[in-house]
Amino acid sequence: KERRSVLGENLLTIVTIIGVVGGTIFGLILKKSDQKWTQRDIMYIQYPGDLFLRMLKCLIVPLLVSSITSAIGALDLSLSKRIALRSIIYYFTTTICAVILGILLVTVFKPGKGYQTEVQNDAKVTRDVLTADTLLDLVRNLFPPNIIQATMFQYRTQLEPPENATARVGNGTEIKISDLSPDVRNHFTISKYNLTYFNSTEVVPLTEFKIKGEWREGMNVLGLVMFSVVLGATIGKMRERGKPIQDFLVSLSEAMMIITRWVIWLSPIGVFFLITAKILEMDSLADVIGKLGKYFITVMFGLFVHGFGTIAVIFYITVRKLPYGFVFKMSQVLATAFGTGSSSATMPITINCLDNMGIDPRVTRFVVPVGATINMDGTALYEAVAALFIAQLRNIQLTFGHIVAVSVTATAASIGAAGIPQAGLITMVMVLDTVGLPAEDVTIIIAVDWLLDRFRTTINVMCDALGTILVDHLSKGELSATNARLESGEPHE
Ligand code: DAS
Repeated sequence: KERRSVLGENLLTIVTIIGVVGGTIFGLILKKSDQKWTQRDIMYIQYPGDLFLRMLKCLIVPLLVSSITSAIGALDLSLSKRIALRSIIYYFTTTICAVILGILLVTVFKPGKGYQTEVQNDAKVTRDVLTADTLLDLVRNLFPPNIIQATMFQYRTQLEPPENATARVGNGTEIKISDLSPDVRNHFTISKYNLTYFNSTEVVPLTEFKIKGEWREGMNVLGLVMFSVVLGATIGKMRERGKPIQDFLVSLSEAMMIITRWVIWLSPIGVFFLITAKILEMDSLADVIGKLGKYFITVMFGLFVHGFGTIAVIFYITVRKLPYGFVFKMSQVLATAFGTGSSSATMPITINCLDNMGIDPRVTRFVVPVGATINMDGTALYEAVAALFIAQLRNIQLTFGHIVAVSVTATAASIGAAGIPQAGLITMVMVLDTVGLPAEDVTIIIAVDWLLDRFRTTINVMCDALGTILVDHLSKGELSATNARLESGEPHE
């Protein structure tokens, strides 16, 4: 039975990889055809992928809260503190390395140099909130006003079309955004400078964005993590009196993982359609590759070096204990991260994959959910590269102080970025501010952001998994001592 399930999982991994490749090829074939694809067509094509994404998303809250809480509650408080400390040290070390790597690459490659004139950026951004609010958002989100609300809303600064923006729909009529009902408005996608309305056959060059800070739909995962850590520590201290909650959460976490193992079988189909739709939605990269080409390559090269560098270091530290075929075993997770562009949505699959690798569940159920929320190495590297790239485009000479400021804010921005598609683009505003760049400039890199988002999300997720393996390796002795104590019926320390 055991062998059959391993065979099944490997087969599924291969089929998912085929899903990614197939989706890309199918998308490119559809794009080549002379058919004009409207947003509505793309929505229908994306529909199966959306269902898959929604199934994963609905698992996030029960899985995250029960996993973190029961993982901490299951361990002696001192051991869970040491595991948390090892995790936090890993998160910060790898994030800072990613930022420094990004700064080195953009300084060496100079992707922004050589553009003869000042960058003409006709975008105008009206700012309802100071960028400092973005930093304050970070802290505000740690303490949700109530835990139920945290599953639905988070305070977020958001780029969005201003009220007076208009869009020209199919028959040429102009509509004002403000005249539209909220749910229809949600169908606007801001890509590049354009605002494409669902069934519009034309897009209106929208060069005005608004940065608004408000409670917006979107799970406040940071707040849920904070609540779960505090609850887990409390249950641990309650000892016997906390046992009923602990047992309930352990079985809830187990139930969520069983559902994950069902949903995971849909990932080839889900990923196939998500990527097909994204390829169709993408403007031909050709028209942006010029100005953004070197920037794109700089970020991609940085992600690649950071990703494989982290694998090499963990491989060495764990004395070559990385499970055999780590990247292959991880490819199911990496394919989902690439397909969904969301670390949070991929989290159930990351946990399942590490379970299959024999990593201690108590470590996995702490390090992965927390890491998926605050450890985003790919995003941190991308934020540093993008900010310095734009400074180069504008021929702004940066001082060493600027570079240090970018390192700090790129790290904070990656912690503050939610594990949802293109979250890093929004927190980028904070980094631009530190080098005195206007928020408008975030629109310069929007054109390729959705594609870079998928790659940086893939690196974010892979580094979370590597961190789990490292912390598991470093905590092996204490974990087996805890097991021995539990087996002998000794109470918690
Ligand atoms: N898409 C985000 C994630 O889920 C990363 C980002 O937007 O930078 O990790």
